[in-house]
Amino acid sequence: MTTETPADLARAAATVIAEHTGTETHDIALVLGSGWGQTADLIGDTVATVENTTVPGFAGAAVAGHTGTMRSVEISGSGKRALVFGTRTHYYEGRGVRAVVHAVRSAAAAGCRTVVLTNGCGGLNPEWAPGTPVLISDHINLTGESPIEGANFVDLTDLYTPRLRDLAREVDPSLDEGVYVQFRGPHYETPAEVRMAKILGGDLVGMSTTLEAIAAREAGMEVLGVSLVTNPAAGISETPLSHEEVLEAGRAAAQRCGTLLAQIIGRM
Ligand code: 8IG
Repeated sequence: MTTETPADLARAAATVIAEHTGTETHDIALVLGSGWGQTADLIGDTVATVENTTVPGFAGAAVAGHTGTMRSVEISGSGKRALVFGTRTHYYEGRGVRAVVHAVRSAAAAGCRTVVLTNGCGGLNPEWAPGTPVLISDHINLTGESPIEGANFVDLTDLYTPRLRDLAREVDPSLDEGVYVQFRGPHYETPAEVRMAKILGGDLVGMSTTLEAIAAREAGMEVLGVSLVTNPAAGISETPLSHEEVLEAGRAAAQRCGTLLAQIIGRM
């Protein structure tokens, strides 16, 4: 009987990633969430594209519009290498927490010391129009899960590295920051749940990121989290959202978000 640990699987993935990309180590990992798909093209030249299904532990894309590939990108300016994941496994897919954080662990095994986690989410601040990027300052994990296995009491103070948030604000001083609340999903919140999130100290509601951030910290990585507010959270806006408006806001924001992240990553 073999008992493959998550670390074994991450090492196996890193070996295959190195083979397929022709690069022994990567420096920065980037996970692209809803609305962030353009970013990879803007941070530099793609050196290799790898189908997720060819890498141990990875599955194809589960959400339409996400791509089931990862790319090795030479970052313009710094010459560092980014490992860009075009999609993520969400907790609500039911494949377990190990699957959710496998990309982050694989990136750590591939040499990445920094991970940039992006997502699309709902905003609690009515001033955040659809298409507003917001830095994640901290999180509240409402999944009831941890990616850590065993008695490893990882400190999450400053989980979202202050130095990287400062760097982001040097690029764009107008960036707001907020506390990201992860719900299980896949349904959106009720207005009462959004009010609860606000009472708890939340600013953003979403269905990803927190478990990945914890796994990254366990692996000793620095974390930058950036949310794209694509809609006011349920009950925040008086008028029901027009899906078309949200889509349009996303399209309009894509260029700004991609450029912003490319500039931040170029300075890392
Ligand atoms: I895009 O309003 C997006 N993802 N939980 N709530 C949650 N996830 C989201 C939302 C939202 N918008």
